[in-house]
Amino acid sequence: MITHKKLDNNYEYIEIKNNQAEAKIALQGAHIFHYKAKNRPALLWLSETSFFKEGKAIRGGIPICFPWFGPHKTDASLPQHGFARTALWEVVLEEELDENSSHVQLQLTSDEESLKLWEYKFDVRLDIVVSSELTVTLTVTNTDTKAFEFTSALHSYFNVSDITNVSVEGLDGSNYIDSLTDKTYIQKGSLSISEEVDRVYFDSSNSIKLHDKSNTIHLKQKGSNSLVVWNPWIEKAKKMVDMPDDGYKTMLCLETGNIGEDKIILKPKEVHLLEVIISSRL
Ligand code: TA6
Repeated sequence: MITHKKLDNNYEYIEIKNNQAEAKIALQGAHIFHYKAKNRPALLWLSETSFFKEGKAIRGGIPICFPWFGPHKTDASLPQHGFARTALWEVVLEEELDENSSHVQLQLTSDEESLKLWEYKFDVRLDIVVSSELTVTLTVTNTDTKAFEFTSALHSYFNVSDITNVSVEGLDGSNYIDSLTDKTYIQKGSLSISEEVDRVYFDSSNSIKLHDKSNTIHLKQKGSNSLVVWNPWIEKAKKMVDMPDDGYKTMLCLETGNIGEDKIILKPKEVHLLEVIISSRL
């Protein structure tokens, strides 16, 4: 079942329920902010103090970073992580594939407003398939007459029992930039978290596992050679108005994207696809 809902402040979202899972997707930012497979805990972390209002990205779920990741390269006045996550997307397709699987597609195209922020014409679609797995696909098309480059990410926040319980498998041997020091290192073995982590891994495995006691979250990605691992830890969490002070203890971001040197250049009419398939298993 796919239903359109509104909060008291008219904030619009879609609710999906089928035999295998449920999900909620805000029209602003095409932002998945809830996904829960049957008999499994909610997969995506969502801040209890997140805003749900026009112009402010939800803290948690899967924000869509486009057409740039992080701060704008030359103009600090432009929104961090681009404008897609605070733009109003249009629902262009809703279908029940069967009783176990639902598909929605949301679209964002360039317009007068976006052209003031980014001078290129584009068509972006987000396809979301909700079943025992969550499949998220960002398809970018250059609808301009000139080439453009962009960076992007599916900035996924995951629920964890306790950040000190987790380890991330699939990064071994990858180069990474530590965004806190701008230094480059090579990952040795799995990654555990015991401090603020903000790293961009390059050429990591297409299959990443987030081990959390008896539960493992699996990410299978396509179209990306860069993965961000982020936990704000104590001090940064305290400074975030839309995150509880102890929120860092139960979340970890694993963000599959096209970041930094993994930027994408599209000629007119060319298309790029970025996809992640997420599931959790004991
Ligand atoms: O996840 C990587 C990152 O760029 C971090 O540096 C941190 O800024 C995070 O994104 C959250 O950004 P936001 O704009 O959502 O507060």
